[in-house]
Amino acid sequence: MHYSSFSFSASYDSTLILWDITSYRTQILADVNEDGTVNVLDMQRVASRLGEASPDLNGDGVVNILDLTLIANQIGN
Ligand SMILES: [Ca+2]
Ligand SMILES: [Ca+2]
Repeated sequence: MHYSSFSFSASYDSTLILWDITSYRTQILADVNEDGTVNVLDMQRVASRLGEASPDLNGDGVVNILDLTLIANQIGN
């Protein structure tokens, strides 16, 4: 009983830590102009480069609506 309960807690904590790191990295990526915050200026920067190769945030090789969506999801986080 004791072991089973311990292993559940450990697994839960790892998942939580992994999620935090992923979220942190996404925020760094979304801060396109690197001013330390994710806001409409980053969206404008990406919007002005649609169809180009950079800044490609989600790694699909082109700047598109998906990259804008990624930033939009980070605004206010
Ligand atoms: Ca920014
Ligand atoms: Ca992209």
